[in-house]
Amino acid sequence: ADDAMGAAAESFRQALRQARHPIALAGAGLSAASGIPTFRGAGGLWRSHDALSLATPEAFKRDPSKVWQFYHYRRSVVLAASPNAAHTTLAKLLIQSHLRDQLLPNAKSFHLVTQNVDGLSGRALQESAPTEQSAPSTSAGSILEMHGNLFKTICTSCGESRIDLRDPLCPALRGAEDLSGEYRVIPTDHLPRCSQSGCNGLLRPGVVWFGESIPELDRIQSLISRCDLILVLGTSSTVYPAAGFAQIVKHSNHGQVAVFNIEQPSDDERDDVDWHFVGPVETLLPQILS
Ligand code: BJW
Ligand code: ZN
Repeated sequence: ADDAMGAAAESFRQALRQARHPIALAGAGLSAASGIPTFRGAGGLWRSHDALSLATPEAFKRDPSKVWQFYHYRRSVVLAASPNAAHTTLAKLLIQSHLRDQLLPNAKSFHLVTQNVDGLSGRALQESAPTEQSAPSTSAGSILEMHGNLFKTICTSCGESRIDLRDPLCPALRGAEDLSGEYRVIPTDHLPRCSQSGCNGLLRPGVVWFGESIPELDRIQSLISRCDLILVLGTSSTVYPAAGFAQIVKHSNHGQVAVFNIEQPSDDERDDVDWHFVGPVETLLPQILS
């Protein structure tokens, strides 16, 4: 089995070295080893609510207090977490590094498109490339957070969006991360409010909920449309449009697909996948790539 894996790893590295526009597409499995729960696995519950039932515009309209406490909790989990070896390996491929020269010598670009809202890939990048010059946000490489970011807020009145790392975001949320405490009902005026002069609108988390459009979709689709090798990392590939990207690369672009997941592929998935590496992405990526 080790030899088979070694051969697959070698043929995958060879494909990487030939790729001109590779893309990594990440999902919650990328951050699992950092202690961030996935959505469809164990741990995707908050106070007995299915995380996915809270990630909707309807839930926020119905009960903004509950939804804000859920997001406050998740922000506090992420603030206490650190990037793992998979984030760090990807960061090294995004910057001008020995690893990039070695593994992506023909790449005109390399982008990380992540569905994750935890910002851990960005933190890994900052840790690898603390100076502006080496941090990529260019046509040659960048991180695109397609489902937004937990630390972004958007005003539901004036539309202003900003990054706000304060914890808690407002006094009423202080301590709400402690799930052993009683669940509280917070009046809407005490939830995070807009600080633009004269606005005071209700803020919402700067993430993309079901049924909402993806702000950077045009840019992402244009990157996918020229992609010749996609690395699908730790995602259940159940949420569109991200779930369709590998098929576009495979069937429209005649490119190649490499999947890294702890789960075995299903029978119909297998047909579209050139390499399937089964195991934890935080072990596989460093092992196969460095
Ligand atoms: C490991 C591991 C380890 C664990 N190592 N692996 C076409 C067809 C049908 C429906 C639609 C369609 N187009 C659009 C839709 C509607 C909808 C949709 O896709 N619904 C499906 C459920 C069918 N999509 C949308 O609404 C999107 N908007 C849109 O398309 O707008 C236009 C439009 C609207 C309506 C109709 C048509 C068009 C927006 C989607 C927004 C998703 N938002 C969320 C919440 C974000 C905020 C938050 O975090 O709170 O994004 S939902 C949630 O799922 C989150 C994730 O980013 C996303 C994907 O989940 P992910 O990352 O794959 O996590 P898991 O838990 O599912 O999987 C983890 C995987 O890791 C597993 O496979 C494990 O095995 C693995 N793993 N540990 C390696 N260590
Ligand atoms: Zn406002």
